[in-house]
Amino acid sequence: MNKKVGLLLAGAALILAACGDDGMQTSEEQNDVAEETEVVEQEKSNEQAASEEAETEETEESSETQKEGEAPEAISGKASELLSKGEKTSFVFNQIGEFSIFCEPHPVMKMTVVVEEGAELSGEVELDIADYEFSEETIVVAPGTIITWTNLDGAQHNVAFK
Ligand SMILES: [Cu+2]
Repeated sequence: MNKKVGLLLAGAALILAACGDDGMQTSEEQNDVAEETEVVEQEKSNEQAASEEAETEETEESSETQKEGEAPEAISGKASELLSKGEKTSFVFNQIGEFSIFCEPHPVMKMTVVVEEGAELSGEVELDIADYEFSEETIVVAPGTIITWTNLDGAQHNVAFK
């Protein structure tokens, strides 16, 4: 039982006991007790609603901050910096659909990222760029997947979205 309600009921019992002798326990007093109990219940549910709301807001904020910190979103027209040997670039794929990717200095280098609800690949995926090729021709990932490309060539490459 809720502690506050329990205390109120105990208090009510004491009042009843005190009034017991003269038998003047009125229905009015009983109503008062009932009303107080209701108010406590209501306050409790208000508190719960408020704390639930606060939790929801917190979750939304932290997930936004995370996305921003981790990787820019893959969007048509966007391109990474040129990557020297060993350098990496990451993009998060939030939109459902197909992304045509190419390397700006070498437009023959191409690959496709398909973003599909329920795809097997999700979370963080690592790809390489080596011998003037992306390590995958086509890759299917779930929304929210972050793909990181690492350039293993001496030549500079990048990741650009058509
Ligand atoms: Cu290239």
